[in-house]
Amino acid sequence: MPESRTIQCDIKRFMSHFTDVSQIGSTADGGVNRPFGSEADLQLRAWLIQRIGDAGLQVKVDAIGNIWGVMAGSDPLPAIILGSHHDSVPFGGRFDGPVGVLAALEVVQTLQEAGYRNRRPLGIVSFTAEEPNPFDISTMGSRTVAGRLTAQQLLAARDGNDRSLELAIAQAGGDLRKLSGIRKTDQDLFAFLELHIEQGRRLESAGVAVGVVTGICGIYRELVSVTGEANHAGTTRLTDRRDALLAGSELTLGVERLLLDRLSWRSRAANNREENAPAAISRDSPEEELIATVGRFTIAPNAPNIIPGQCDFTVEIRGASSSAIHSFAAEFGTLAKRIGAARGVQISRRVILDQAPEAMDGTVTDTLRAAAAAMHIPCCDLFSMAGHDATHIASFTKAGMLFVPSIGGKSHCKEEETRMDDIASALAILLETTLRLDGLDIDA
Ligand code: HGY
Ligand code: MN
Ligand code: MN
Repeated sequence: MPESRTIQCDIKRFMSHFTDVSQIGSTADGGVNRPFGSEADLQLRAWLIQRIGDAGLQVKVDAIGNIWGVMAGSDPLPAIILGSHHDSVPFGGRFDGPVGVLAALEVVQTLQEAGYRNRRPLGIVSFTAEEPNPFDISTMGSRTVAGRLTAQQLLAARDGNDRSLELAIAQAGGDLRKLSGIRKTDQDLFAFLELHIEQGRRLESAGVAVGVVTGICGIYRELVSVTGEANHAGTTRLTDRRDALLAGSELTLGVERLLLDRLSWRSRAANNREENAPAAISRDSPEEELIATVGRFTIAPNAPNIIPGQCDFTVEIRGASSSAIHSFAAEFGTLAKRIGAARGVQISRRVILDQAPEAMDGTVTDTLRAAAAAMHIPCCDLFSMAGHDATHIASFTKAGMLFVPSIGGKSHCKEEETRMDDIASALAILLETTLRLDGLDIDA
């Protein structure tokens, strides 16, 4: 591994940590099931607290359950923090989240052991509940730190079994009654660095080991609730039915239709080189894509001889601009009204997330690129269509992300995989970037 400095991360130690962590919440098929609040989440928290302490860092669990480990600096300056999250989607993969947390640990521990005299406090964080969870609040830890979630919202949150978030956070070591003072500013954090798997296949296709993230997509989520009428599956005539499942299914296919219509318009615009096509919509700008997904879908009563009376599902929309996301949501709303009227069902919609896209900081991205160049590690820029904790940290201080390739572009599934060589390259860049940022003589 090329390295411009004498201090080097230990990829073998990283791998050993990664093997340990992958076993916590592991599934028989090679994935992990470690959603926020699960037994595995709690076990991994204990593992991290132990390991961070062993590395000689000062450990702190804040009121929302974020786990911090910091080594003091020589100067009274805002800190440099590296990290990510340790929870997983239900039945997800081993790499999404822990790679960034363990890389942070490796970089900071390496500097600590080398006797590096950091000017700024250097530390790591593992954020609480980055992924969607039964409380329907994702990126919970980073959003709270950024002041984007209120105590009132958090205290009101309950899961489908009426369990309070307050209890789940207490089990994770936090305390929702002590949120005052949790909010951080650029006076606390000078810079935040997050290493993450790409979760797509652009880096693999480009044949480069790392990607410097230029920005993170906006994410919008709503809960759609369709209320029809449960009735006998044999005796109710077709014309008398108010089938919530059929309305929900038509809406789900409608989401795909709206996307396909956009796609064909875009291809036509690109093929015809239409001069009037908006500049933002171009085949060469994948970051300008907009995507939508129905990812959770339930019906009730869910019995073979009852017409479904209730159907609830989520619609998630992602894109590089809030206006494109909102215009797609409006198109979906029009469709919902039409289908509701045609099928005689009630459709209600509730927005549960409306997160704007966020650009990464220029100083941090320039430093990441310069560090990669200094070590002759091929890298390229890319925009993230996955959401990350760095989005929220970027709202109040300098944030940057580094991506490593996902083999076959697989993520949020057990097949998630990244080559350790690529992670070793990323560790070297992160370490070099941390040193360069620590040496910068600029204020937050
Ligand atoms: O949903 C996301 O994009 C992220 O992986 N949490
Ligand atoms: Mn994820
Ligand atoms: Mn993640």
